[in-house]
Amino acid sequence: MSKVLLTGFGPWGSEKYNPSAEIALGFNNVVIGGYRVVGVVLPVSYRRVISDLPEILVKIKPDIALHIGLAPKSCEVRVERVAINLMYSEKGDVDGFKPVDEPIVPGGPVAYFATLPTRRIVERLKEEGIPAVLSYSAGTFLCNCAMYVSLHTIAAQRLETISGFIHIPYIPQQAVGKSAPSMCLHLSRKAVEIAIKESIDYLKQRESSKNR
Ligand code: PCA
Repeated sequence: MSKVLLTGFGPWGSEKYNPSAEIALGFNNVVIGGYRVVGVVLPVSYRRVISDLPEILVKIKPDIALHIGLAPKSCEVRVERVAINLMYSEKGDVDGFKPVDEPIVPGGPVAYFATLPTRRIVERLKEEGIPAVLSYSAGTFLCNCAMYVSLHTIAAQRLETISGFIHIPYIPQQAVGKSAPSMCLHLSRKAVEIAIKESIDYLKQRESSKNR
């Protein structure tokens, strides 16, 4: 059966709850459009994402890899277009690692574009009434790192997987007292499901045009 790898992230620093983990686990084993979702939670650790994510991808060999994470202070769903080969974090990851402008993969390409149908996903989300935007920077922390590692592994291992990253906002409970925007978990979950469905449609269309 065709597979979707859906990764979320655990908590880090002052962010004690990460809605992306709940969404990833909630979709584990769910079948969407004939594709089985494998939901995995990644630790907010540069070292462990760099070592573990390639193994997960090579083992599962998903048709689609959708990585999701929390973007505190974001007021909409952000569909990431590009991942850069750079790590920078002032406060550090859960292992206390605070890289200053180090490459994720020494000697690797400067950047990778997402291979998911990002613009289509954004348009579809907006049609469904979900605030969404195409984003041209996933930052320099773990979300950018996971996206880069995923796309780099796919290129290096010549996997056929299409891959990309989506940032979701805080859920309302996290925004209390912070004057920060939020989106209810239900809507963020729906956004993730729409992104998966659009990606499946894109693959099916690509397949049928090849056979023509
Ligand atoms: N968001 C962080 C890392 C983990 C997460 O969910 C980021 O945007 O890099």
